[in-house]
Amino acid sequence: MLNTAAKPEAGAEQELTDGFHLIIDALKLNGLDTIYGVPGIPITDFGRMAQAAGIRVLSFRHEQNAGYAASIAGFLTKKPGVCLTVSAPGFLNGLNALAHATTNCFPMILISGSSEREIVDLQQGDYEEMDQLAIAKPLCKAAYRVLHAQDIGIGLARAIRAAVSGRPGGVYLDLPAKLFGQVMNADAGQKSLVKVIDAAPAQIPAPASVKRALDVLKSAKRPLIILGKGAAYAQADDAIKNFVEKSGAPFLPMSMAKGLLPDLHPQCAGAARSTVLKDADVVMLIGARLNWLLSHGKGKTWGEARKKFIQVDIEPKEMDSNVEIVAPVVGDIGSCVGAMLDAMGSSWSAPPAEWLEAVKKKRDDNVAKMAPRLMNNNSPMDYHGALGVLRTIIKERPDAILVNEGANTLDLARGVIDMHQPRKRLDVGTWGVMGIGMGYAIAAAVETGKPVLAVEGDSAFGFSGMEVETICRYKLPVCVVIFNNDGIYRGTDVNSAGADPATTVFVKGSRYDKMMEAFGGIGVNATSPDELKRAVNAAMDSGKPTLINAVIDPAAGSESGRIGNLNPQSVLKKK
Ligand SMILES: Cc1ncc(C[n+]2csc(CCOP(=O)(O)OP(=O)(O)O)c2C)c(N)n1
Ligand SMILES: [Mg+2]
Repeated sequence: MLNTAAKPEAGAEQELTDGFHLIIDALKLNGLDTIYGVPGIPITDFGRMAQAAGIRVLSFRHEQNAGYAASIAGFLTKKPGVCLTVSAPGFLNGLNALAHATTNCFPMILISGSSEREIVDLQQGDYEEMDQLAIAKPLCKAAYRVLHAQDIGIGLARAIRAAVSGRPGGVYLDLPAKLFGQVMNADAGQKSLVKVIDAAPAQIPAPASVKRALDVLKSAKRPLIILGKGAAYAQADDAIKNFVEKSGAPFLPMSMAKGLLPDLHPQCAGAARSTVLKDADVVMLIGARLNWLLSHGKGKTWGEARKKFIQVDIEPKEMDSNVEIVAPVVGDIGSCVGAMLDAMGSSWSAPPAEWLEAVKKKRDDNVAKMAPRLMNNNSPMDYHGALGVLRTIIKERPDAILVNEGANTLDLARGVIDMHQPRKRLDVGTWGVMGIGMGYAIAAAVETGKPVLAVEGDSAFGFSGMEVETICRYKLPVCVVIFNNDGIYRGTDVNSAGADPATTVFVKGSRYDKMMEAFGGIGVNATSPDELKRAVNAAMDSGKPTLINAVIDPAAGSESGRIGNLNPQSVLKKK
């Protein structure tokens, strides 16, 4: 399969290899055994050869979805997820996911073919001409280009290490078309490969920082621990559970940290979120950032009382990003939590009973208030009726993976559906981005072999909907439930100024289930919680690709779900 562009010299009997094979060998040597991508010039043959060499190469319908798949594969496995794209437009389609991976601290490598350097750099108008390295750089953690076959080994090693070490993120690896066909001596080629040793070395926290953090925590009258998706990523589940339990403090999981300790754990304060954020006097953040999702650690959400923040994070720059951190603990989450657990000793006293009881009461009251709403069997469904059913299904199938996006569909599902195991809830993440759905669902099924339930707003689903063909093609155990309320937030808006539909509404009564049938999957139209329950259970039992069109009352949702307050207001809007 040697490229003929560089023919071996006549009579030379040496064994040769080339760029194609060296990239494949380098990936395999480092245990990168799955690629998510879209074929085309100059990487079509590379994909074929990688598949023939035993790498799983999953072809998508759009690079953005392949990129999201790679990003979440990174989160789930702690190995960089690999996305493979063609030059210029394919690269740009994948770039969104690379930036997303970086923002969310997921390790990912976007490998993109690119056009001829000589022509690109002189801007002479090559096929898919673009200076991809320059464009990728500001959007990822590191970006490299390999020009010579003998540098493929070191190039991939750098990419892997950059993606997973320290705070993980996205890495761009630029492979110009000419590189694939470059020939070199096979022996020298093998020797040029690098197996990355200890790609994400433990980062041990300073003992003094551990002591300081525990002293502050011990002094608390109303302590709170917040677990972020960094804590979920760390795969230090036992240490985290032991630490939280030993501390006795209420804990609040951020969205993708749900299930690290079960949501039904007696210390879980998820259902008393606003109370604990307001009233806590000491807050320990573990792998969680004080970004917009936590109102930057200040303002109304956090109440009047002065708070002390302890922060455990691998990134030193995270400290004091929004408010003063009185006890920074810098290191990888597993090492930090392990060190704190050791230093707690055997006589750690529980927080004051008054605080624990106040949190418990608030939580129990809120849960009781919600309960009847989750049991309604209205048709068309409202969000609560539909989610009540899905909550029970996830309770009965705790190892299933829940993918979730939308506005109301996201915010309400996050609150209603309890998670019972770590890393089972995958959602829009730091940016609140729409479009992760089918890419995440595919990678979750591929990487874990577990059944996947994707709960999707009808708008959210549209961003990646064509990948239902991919789900059917690879026969993945994915059940997609579309909360079809005829639009974005609601299906009831009208345009008062003309014939065009309002900007937030879609075709009324759409039947997304028919899309799945078009590709040989199972489609179901569900109009009541009972029907929804039957259909989801059947899908989860069979493992067959299924799409359920769940008919939701178009008037049930609210603007922007739970974050409507972020919309700018026009004072001139309604005169
Ligand atoms: C990439 C991207 N584009 C646009 C948005 C803005 N946006 C936020 S939620 C949403 C869709 C909400 O509608 P749907 O998914 O149907 O959920 P619903 O509230 O109707 O349940 C959109 C378009 C976004 N978050 N990300
Ligand atoms: Mg909708």
